[in-house]
Amino acid sequence: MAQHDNKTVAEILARVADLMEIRGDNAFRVRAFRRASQAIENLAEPVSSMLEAKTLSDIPGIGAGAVARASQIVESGTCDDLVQLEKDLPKGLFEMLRIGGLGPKKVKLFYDELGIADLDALETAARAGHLAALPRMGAKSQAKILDEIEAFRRRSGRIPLGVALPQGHAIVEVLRALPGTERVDLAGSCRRGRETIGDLDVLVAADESQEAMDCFVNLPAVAEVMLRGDTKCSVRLDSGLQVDLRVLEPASFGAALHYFTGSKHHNIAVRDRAKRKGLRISEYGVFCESTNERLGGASEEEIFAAVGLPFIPPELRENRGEIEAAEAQKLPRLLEAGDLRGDMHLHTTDSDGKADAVTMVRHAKSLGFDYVAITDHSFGLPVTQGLDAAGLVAQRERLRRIQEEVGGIEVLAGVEAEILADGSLDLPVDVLREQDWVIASVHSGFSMGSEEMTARVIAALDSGVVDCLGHPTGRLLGERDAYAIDLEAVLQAASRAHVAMELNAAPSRLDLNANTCRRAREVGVPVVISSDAHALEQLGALELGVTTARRGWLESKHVLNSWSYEQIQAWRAQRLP
Ligand code: DGT
Ligand code: CA
Ligand code: CA
Ligand code: ZN
Repeated sequence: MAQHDNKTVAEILARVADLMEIRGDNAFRVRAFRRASQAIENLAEPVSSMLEAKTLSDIPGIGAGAVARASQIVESGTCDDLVQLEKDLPKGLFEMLRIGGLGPKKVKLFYDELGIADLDALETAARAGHLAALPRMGAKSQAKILDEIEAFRRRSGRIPLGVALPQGHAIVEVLRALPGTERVDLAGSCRRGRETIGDLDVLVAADESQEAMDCFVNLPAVAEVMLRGDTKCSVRLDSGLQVDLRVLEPASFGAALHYFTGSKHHNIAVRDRAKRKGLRISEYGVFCESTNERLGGASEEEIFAAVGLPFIPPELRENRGEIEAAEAQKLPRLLEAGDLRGDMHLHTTDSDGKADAVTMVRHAKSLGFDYVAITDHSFGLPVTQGLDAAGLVAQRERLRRIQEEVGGIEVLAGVEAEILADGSLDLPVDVLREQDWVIASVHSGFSMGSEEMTARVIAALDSGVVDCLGHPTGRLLGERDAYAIDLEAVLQAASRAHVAMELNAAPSRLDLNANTCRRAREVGVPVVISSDAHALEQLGALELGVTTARRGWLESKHVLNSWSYEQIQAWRAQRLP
């Protein structure tokens, strides 16, 4: 950890030097910061112990000024010079410095000559050929900059919740096992269950911060310590994910958990509310504005109680009506994982699944499900070697036998049928009508325009045999955007045609998203949370779907697979005479 400490201080001093150079500061001053950075990077001893022993200024290249900065950085993770530079220079320049091959000289050149102050402007200028004309530049360096911007964007993009969450849980688990930690929790967008995560935020309650911080920066998954102060540090994991850790006194843990869970807009609304009551809320607690008396902060409940509200679940904290609902005692009783009674979308070896039907059904039973729908692909999706009409009928017979054999679980003979380009389905309607559960999905022709796609999907819903629209937007997080479709029109059609909407809980999909779930609730269309399992271990993996549904304000009554088998049959019977 000591080495990380030195590296952090050295990096911040080098950053200060770079930014001073861009600002046009005296070259000697810039050089002094660079020299100090170098000297600290090469230290054999931890900079913090040398500060304590007052031996740091003995090192060549480190003067009194550098000692003062180093001590600030060790204490707070930053220094006055950096804070001032952050005020003086456009924020975008900092990001430009993170582009491979771009040092302060080039950034200054682009900024001074062309007024380029952020990545977007840099990219535009490069594409327009404006960089190549500058001194010491050329077409080759210009092309390289475009490549590097692209690479940077790939690296620094938001990470799907399902990728970030396990990494967060692993860190929390290690920190919880330390003797000195009283509480360890994830905060930030991860705790709110956002579908993608910018960085992870981990909070630790402990009387003393060193133990947790040392453990954290030395985790095997840590690739780089980006910043280390007394109670806060930031690292980048090998996976590319950035993690912020903060250590707090147990007495302010609730206040900090509330503050760092966010969202920012929720925090602002809660703080405004506190102000109107003569209170002040910070990450340290709730205080009386006039007397400064501390009124609480050990738990989040205390924060909410101080402003006269019941506890608001993290998933709702987006300032999208949750404060008003809490005030009126009208918060939803959000769906919980234990409410789900079955999984309604999974594949077997009859199409592109890895396990056979009987294995999947047995596993579903062992998970405690009351029912399970086997929904293999149909033959219209050739890559999956799906079922044709005869194959589907044969599978239905087999599933009836499996249900008897396994017992204690209802097995629905389902299918995931293709919605063809014209909106028809790839299996005859009279065959589909005999199935117990029909999902219809779009797996082809993603590039059609919104009007055509919307009409295509609505035609499928109007077939009368579809129970559920599968992954309604086709998006793949971080990989493929949603196809163009008017979801509002689709929801209205689903309501009319008595069709449910899937919330596909596969980590790469989360489709429907939370906003559309909330809209489905308003329109009265039931949501089905499904795993889309293609392998045994994916069956019943519905947690991310539950989180997304909670962010969409869904209660168990809005989620079809929290209903009993009989309720589902009754719902279908309203459409299928
Ligand atoms: P992310 O990381 O982009 O996925 O989103 P968050 O929400 O995790 O944002 P992050 O990591 O920048 O900050 C964590 C929380 O800290 C954020 O949700 C609310 C709180 N916070 C951060 N900056 C501010 C601020 O300027 N004002 C207020 N009121 N809260 C803030
Ligand atoms: Ca975050
Ligand atoms: Ca953060
Ligand atoms: Zn599927």
